[in-house]
Amino acid sequence: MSRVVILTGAGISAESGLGTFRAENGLWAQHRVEDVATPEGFRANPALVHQFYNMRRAESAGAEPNAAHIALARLEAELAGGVTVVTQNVDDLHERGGSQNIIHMHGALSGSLCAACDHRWPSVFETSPLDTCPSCGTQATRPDIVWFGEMPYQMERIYRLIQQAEIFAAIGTSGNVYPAAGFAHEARRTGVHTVELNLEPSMVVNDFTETRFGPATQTVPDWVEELLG
Ligand code: BJW
Repeated sequence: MSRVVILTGAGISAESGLGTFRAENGLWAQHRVEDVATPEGFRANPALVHQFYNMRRAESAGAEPNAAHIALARLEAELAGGVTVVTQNVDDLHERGGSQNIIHMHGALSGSLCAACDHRWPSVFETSPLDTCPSCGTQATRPDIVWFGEMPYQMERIYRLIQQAEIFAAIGTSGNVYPAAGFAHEARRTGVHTVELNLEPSMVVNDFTETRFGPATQTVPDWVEELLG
């Protein structure tokens, strides 16, 4: 049974140099969300969407896990009872930081998905609308990323883990996007201790019993140290 469930968002990778979404100069200030993060945007201009995720893949490959990713891997290795990281991030910095028990609820830059037959396979570094699906042969390759209006991955498993947890923590996420933004409410409803670690209060800060504000590279290692202490 996993006793600590940790939801992470773009803020945990910010100090690795990856942009968040809703900051003043964030990803959504540079790209219209409707154009690059919806199935309709992909149908209208697949080349733009491939270009956007090729850029994200390159940025992610050039980034290194920071002290917060590494602290969560240490927590998983040393805490009896189990730790699951549920990440909304599509980068692989948790994996490279050493975490093993990870759920990518919004998909991953490392995956491709066929929009015609739903086949999934490991992505090449640069994708294009001309790429064909290795299963059905259709030119319908898209990134295996969960866009607005699509169902995030492994939802039943995530809710089960939250309900069985002792602690639910959210790190570096603004609480703007559901269903992830509703996890703390669900945890609190079932008697789980909830803690928010963020640069500033999220939209759902009232669902947390404990809050710790500051950069993730400071708050997360401190919190992990206390849990293991
Ligand atoms: C630091 C820091 C540092 C900075 N240290 N911290 C009305 C009500 C409720 C729900 C809906 C509604 N209308 C529509 C919906 C549903 C919709 C939704 O939530 N919309 C909202 C905008 C209202 N959700 C969906 O569509 C989801 N699917 C769904 O609901 O399925 C059910 C369903 C399906 C079909 C039919 C019927 C039902 C899917 C959501 C998919 C989200 N996808 C994205 C993009 C793809 C991934 C990618 O390209 O990378 O995922 S959107 C984007 O937002 C991305 C992120 O994972 C997600 C969350 O963002 P995150 O991580 O919180 O980043 P930011 O930038 O918002 O925040 C960063 C935080 O870090 C801030 O708090 C900073 O302070 C902090 N920070 N530096 C610590 N150093």
